[in-house]
Amino acid sequence: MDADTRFDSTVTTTCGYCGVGCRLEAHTSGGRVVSISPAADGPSNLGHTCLKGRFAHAFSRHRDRLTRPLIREGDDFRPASWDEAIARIVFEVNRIKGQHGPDAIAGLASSRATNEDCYMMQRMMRAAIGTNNIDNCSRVCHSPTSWALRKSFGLSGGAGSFSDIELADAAIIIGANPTEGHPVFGARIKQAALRGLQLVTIDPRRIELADYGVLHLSPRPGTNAAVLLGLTHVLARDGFVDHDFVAARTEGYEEVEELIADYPPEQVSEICGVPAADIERAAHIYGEAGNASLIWGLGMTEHRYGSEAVRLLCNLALMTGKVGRSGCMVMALRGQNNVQGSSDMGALPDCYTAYRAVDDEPVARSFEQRWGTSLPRDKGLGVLQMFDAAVAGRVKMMYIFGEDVAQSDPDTQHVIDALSSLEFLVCQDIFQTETTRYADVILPASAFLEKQGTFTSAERRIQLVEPVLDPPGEARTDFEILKLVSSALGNEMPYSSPSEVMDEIAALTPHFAGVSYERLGRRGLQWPVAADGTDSPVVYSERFELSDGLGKFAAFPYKEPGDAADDEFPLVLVTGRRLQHYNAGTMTRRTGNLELVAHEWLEIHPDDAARLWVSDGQQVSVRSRTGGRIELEARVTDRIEPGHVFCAFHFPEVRTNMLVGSSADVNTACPEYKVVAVDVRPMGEPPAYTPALAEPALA
Ligand SMILES: Nc1nc2c(c(=O)[nH]1)N[C@H]1C(S)=C(S)[C@@H](COP(=O)(O)OP(=O)(O)OC[C@H]3O[C@@H](n4cnc5c(=O)[nH]c(N)nc54)[C@H](O)[C@@H]3O)O[C@H]1N2
Ligand SMILES: Nc1nc2c(c(=O)[nH]1)N[C@H]1C(S)=C(S)[C@@H](COP(=O)(O)OP(=O)(O)OC[C@H]3O[C@@H](n4cnc5c(=O)[nH]c(N)nc54)[C@H](O)[C@@H]3O)O[C@H]1N2
Ligand code: SF4
Ligand SMILES: [Mo]
Repeated sequence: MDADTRFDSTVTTTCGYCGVGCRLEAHTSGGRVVSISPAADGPSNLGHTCLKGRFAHAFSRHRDRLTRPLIREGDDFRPASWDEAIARIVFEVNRIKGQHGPDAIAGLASSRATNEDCYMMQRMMRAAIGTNNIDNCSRVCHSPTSWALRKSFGLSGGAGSFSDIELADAAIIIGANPTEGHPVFGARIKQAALRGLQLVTIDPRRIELADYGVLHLSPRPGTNAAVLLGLTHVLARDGFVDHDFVAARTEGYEEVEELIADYPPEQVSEICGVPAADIERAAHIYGEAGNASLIWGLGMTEHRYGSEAVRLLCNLALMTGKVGRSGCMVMALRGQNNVQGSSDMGALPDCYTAYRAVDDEPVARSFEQRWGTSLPRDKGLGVLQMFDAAVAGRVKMMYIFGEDVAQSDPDTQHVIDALSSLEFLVCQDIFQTETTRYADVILPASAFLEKQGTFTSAERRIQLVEPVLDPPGEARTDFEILKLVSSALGNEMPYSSPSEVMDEIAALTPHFAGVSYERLGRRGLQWPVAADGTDSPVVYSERFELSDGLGKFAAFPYKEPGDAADDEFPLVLVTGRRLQHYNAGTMTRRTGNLELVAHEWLEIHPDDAARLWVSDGQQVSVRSRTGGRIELEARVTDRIEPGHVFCAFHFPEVRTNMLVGSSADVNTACPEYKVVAVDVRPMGEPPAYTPALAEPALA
């Protein structure tokens, strides 16, 4: 690109918000980002961005940024030097380890940070502290996806690439809202639909993409398994099974055949509320298409049986042979910029890089050799187990790197109790958060605009991140901080740059064998990457990545969600996201996006609103079985079905997760964020009548 004299510099990097992984050109002047434009050759964004990637960068120089280490003094914090902060951490780690052993310490890695940061974080926990108590927020997000994909197909990553959407004849989107959560990919889906893609959406809310599709199904929250078994039934009944594929490439179809006898569409309709004819039509659209894709999100995973539902979804692809070739993506829209990567890097209690078990002797020994220390073989605790153990007094210290658990994890009161029970809490973040309130030491870190490294997108694409700005004040990059702390704790990290960390990852991880910064270049590489640098836009074209090479069917019956409406809590709250804000909102609430959306609201159907005497725009109080209660504005909309209400969790003023209980996925402990029985009541006077408010609000 020609030098543009309006800017001091232009740096190509990767967006730090969502898992689409848009490539951006960041333009700076006078030490600030003045504008961001899309990189024309970005493989997932093809010259586009959404309003977060393009405009939500002002947080980087916001006055609230942490610029100095802070140490607790009574109810407050005082600035401290890096030396003092690190010395304090070393003292407390040694004290707690000495008194209670290394497993009294637990850490969380940040899915907002780079692969290299997450790799260093798990190394620090394992090698410097000596525990496998390390997890990341994929636990509360797509751990059910990871579990299911590994069992059905072998790899913990999507099958296929974003570009499959342009090659597919049909697609089913279930429990994902891409135009808000993954907007640039959402736009690609819209364009594909306008060009003839037969799009089916399955969501209790009428999401925007439903307007572009040929069919929308609105199941009762938590009943995906029934819908999927119904689709399987019809595909089998109406002759859409690819018997050659099933015979040559898969195992376990017979059990599925037996199970689906109990799920004819009429029966399924009773369970999920979707008309039988719509189940049949959806199955035909998928079955008749030459190439068809399956795309899902948290509406599949954040449930009591989310992991089983994802396996039932994989069954559809296996029985019709629609996996392992272009046009047939089977992909979860992984959420954060690097939630795929934080798990790939082994920031998990039971695995090293690329999901290799901590008790796999040759693997464990390879890391021991490299890191020069002995490593634990017992599985560690997942994030929610860490909180239970903290309340029970078994975990005494946590090191929380870039996760705002007090805002985003379920059962907020329990999280607060856990954080308050700790003897020592370290937070490494870019802002004060709901979680840092409970910290003893806060380390000021750097956001994606201020560091080098790589992120891995939802299509397994590892892409370079380059520094655009310096960290503010005395803040340091996560790379520098983790290197410093680990070395102070006695496990010297010999890396002089993030690129050397990636060289080590490549040396120790077969799926990353050919990855180097040089090879990543402008377009990145999709893992697995062979030693010669060949990457994998399509996986499973010959065999599944399981020991016998065969894809595995799963025969799980439908089971009721963990929570249900009753007389006391008659509505089901579904939680999710809004386009303008991002998760805990620490960043987007410090940008102009706050002017677009300044507070949270509750979506409620006109029938429920009328029954409860709730008017559009009125404040309501929402209570659940946890004893939690929140207050927010109601908006009446027919995009949601009667009996359900919806809100997001981006604002600390509305602690949505006070309402969410401890129910979680049976295999992975992912919280059941999507089904919470609640009671909604109007508060105070309804707003004055205005004709505009009398219209149903748009979702
Ligand atoms: N703007 C924005 N983008 C984001 C984020 C953000 O906070 N803001 N967060 C990022 C992260 S971390 C993630 S994980 C992704 C998440 O992206 P998505 O998975 O798309 O996120 P959600 O909005 O939580 O949930 C998706 C949909 O599931 C539906 N749903 C709920 N229950 C059910 C059910 O039982 N069955 C079915 N079929 N559908 C159901 C909800 O109505 C909702 O529309 O987004 C990422 N991108
Ligand atoms: N009710 C409800 N709750 C949910 C969900 C839901 O659907 N409903 N979804 C869940 C899901 S899918 C997820 S992923 C979680 C997300 O929950 P979190 O991971 O807590 O949320 P984030 O806002 O993504 O960011 C975490 C923190 O990282 C910090 N940060 C950002 N970049 C960096 C960096 O480069 N370095 C450092 N050190 N810190 C950084 C931010 O300031 C923020 O405090 O929320 C979950 N909570
Ligand atoms: S779609 Fe996702 S990756 Fe792309 S600009 Fe928006 S937030 Fe960033
Ligand atoms: Mo997520």
